[in-house]
Order: sequence, then C-alpha cells, then structure tokens
Amino acid sequence: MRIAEEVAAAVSAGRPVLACESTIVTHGLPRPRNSQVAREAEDLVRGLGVLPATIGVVDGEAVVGLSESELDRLASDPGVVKLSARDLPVAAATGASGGTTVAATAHLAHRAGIRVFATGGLGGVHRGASSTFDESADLPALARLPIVVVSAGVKSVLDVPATLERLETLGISVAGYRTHAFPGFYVADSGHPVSQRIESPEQAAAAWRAARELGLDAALLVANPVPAGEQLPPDVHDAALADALAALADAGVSGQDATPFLLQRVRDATGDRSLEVNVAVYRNNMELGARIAAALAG
Ligand code: PSU
Ligand code: MN
Repeated sequence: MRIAEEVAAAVSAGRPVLACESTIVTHGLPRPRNSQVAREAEDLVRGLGVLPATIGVVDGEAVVGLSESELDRLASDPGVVKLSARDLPVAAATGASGGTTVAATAHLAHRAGIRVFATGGLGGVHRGASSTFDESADLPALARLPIVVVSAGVKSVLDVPATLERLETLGISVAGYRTHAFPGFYVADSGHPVSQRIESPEQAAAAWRAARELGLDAALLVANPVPAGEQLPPDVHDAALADALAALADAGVSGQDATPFLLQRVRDATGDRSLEVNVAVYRNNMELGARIAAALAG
C-alpha cells in the first residue's frame, strides 16, 4: 500500500482530505468521459480547500492518492478489473490493476487515516438475493469502518428496501441529507423513507465525532440526493430499469458482473441522460464530502 506524500502530510497535519473511489472511473463511466469527470471532481474538491485522494490499485499496489498519470492509466486501460476488499491480496500478489469498490476504497481510506469518502452509489442487496446470496461486500465492510461515506443512496437496480434493512442490521448509521426520502441514485427519492436526517456538513461531522465518543465503530452513510432538477425523469427511469432487469435475466449474468451489466443497460436505454445524471450525482457527492471533510478538520 502506498500513500501519496501529499496525502500523508495532510492527514498527519489534520488538514481536510476526501477519499474518492475509482470503480466509477474504471467501470462506472465510459471512456474518455471517465478521466475528465474524475479530474473535474478532484478540482472541485481542491477548490473547496480539501485535498482529494483517489484510491485504486496500480500493478498490484494499493494507492491512496493516485497521481494524474496513474488515474489516466486506470481510466484508459481496458484490462483493469473491479477490486473489492477481498480481491486486494491476490491483486497484490499478481500485479493486477483495478478500480476499487466502496468496500475496498473505504478500507484503504481508513487505513490511511482519512475520515470522509465520497462515491456515486453504494453497493447493496441485489434483487433475488434471497436465492443468490448476492449482497455487496460494501455493506459488511462499512459495518466495521468508522468513516463517513457520502452516496446518493443506492441504484434502483438493487433491492432498495432490503438494502435499508441490511444497513440497519449491520449497525450502519444512515442520515438523509436534508431529506427523509432515501435517494435512488438517478432519482432523488427511491420511494423508501429514511428516519434520520441531517441539515449541514457540521451535523455530519458532529455525528462522526459522537460515534467515536460512543464507541460505535460503523460507518455513517450520508444519503445525498441528486438535485431534483438534475434527476432522471421518473418515467424514463422506470422504463430503463424494467429493460435492464429483463436483460439481466435473459443474459444469465450474475455475481460481480451484475452491477456493471445493469448500469450499462440503463445507459443504453437512456442515452446521454443517465450518464449526465451519473456525473451530476458524483459531483454533488464530492462537493458535500469535501464540505464534511472541511467541517471535521475545522
Ligand atoms: N453503484 C453505482 N456505480 C458503481 C458501483 C455501484 O452506481 O460504480 C460500484 C461501486 O464501486 C460499488 C460496487 O462499491 O459497484 C458494488 O459492486 P458489488 O455489488 O459487486 O459489490
Ligand atoms: Mn455481488
């Protein structure tokens, strides 16, 4: 594991740092838009006085704070894989390169001493999980990592109510950001409520500090909805979702490939619209994550 010098210096000086995920770059967005979005997001974070630390694996080495050229490489190399936390040891042994999921990114961020992490969408419980057992390793990982994670809820390709139940079971604090509606990534409201809400980055920071004082070592998930004006129109969303789920069943895709497959289908069905929403979601989460990191450092 390598922590970029700039990141290590900021962490030890108590300056604000925001960890950023790389699976959105390697598997979430199409090339070449992916590296452009990742750079813009890093610039946005820097503009708020916070140091971005994008996390990924380069030639087997887990890197906290990818350089521009490393990020470009992950963004353009078609051979990169998707790495969850359990995949990191073998990737290290074999020299593989890849984007890190929320589970892997949160783990590495915490190990590097970073307290806040922004992503697009969190993994969760897949539809049909009662027979396939397909639940993202993101959930149990967050149950043991004392970190703030900003996400736009989970994508509706997942089983949203089951995911909310698992978040509860695992003891992961969930707070809607200025909302009682759990966001559905592309849409501001998934149709499922969240009982607790916070109104400001300062409240997120206060909740994180309270968790430490109380000895509760799970993550705090800040569920940050895409601004209503930038969401996918709900009817467009519902049609694309139905198509993607049918295609998944037809293709017989499962396991690690299910999420990228479904996301690709939604993108195909909505053209640029879902892509633009994806970018808006990511930007919005990076901005709130940076503000929370700043509040925690202040
Ligand atoms: N949801 C998205 N975009 C993504 C992912 C999820 O909207 O890119 C990625 C994240 O990296 C997340 C991972 O951690 O998929 C979850 O995959 P799995 O279900 O295989 O654990
Ligand atoms: Mn899975």
